[in-house]
Amino acid sequence: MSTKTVTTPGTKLKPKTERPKLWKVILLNDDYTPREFVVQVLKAVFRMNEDEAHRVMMTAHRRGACVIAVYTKDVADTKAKEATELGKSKGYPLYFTTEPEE
Ligand code: TYC
Repeated sequence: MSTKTVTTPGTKLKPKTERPKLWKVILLNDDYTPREFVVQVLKAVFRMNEDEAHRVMMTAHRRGACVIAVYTKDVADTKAKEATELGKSKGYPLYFTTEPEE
């Protein structure tokens, strides 16, 4: 009796360790949104506590932008949109964007 290794034609051999690319959600500074409102949005949408939210808000305020967290693309896009909409609903130009991790 003989044994043969059967491979399915066209099956790609992918390394099992490959992970889906993660996306950063980035908070951008502006001159109009009240600091306390930015903190509220960070707490509500990104599940931060008061301290974390305040630190992130002040980093964006001082440096122009701050990376908040990384998620899969779907989650990053949804959270960025949701947070931006919260600002919009109050008439603020608060803006969250996403970009792929290296
Ligand atoms: N710069 C705003 C102010 O002085 C506060 C602010 C901080 C707005 C961070 C957006 O991402 C931001 N009222």
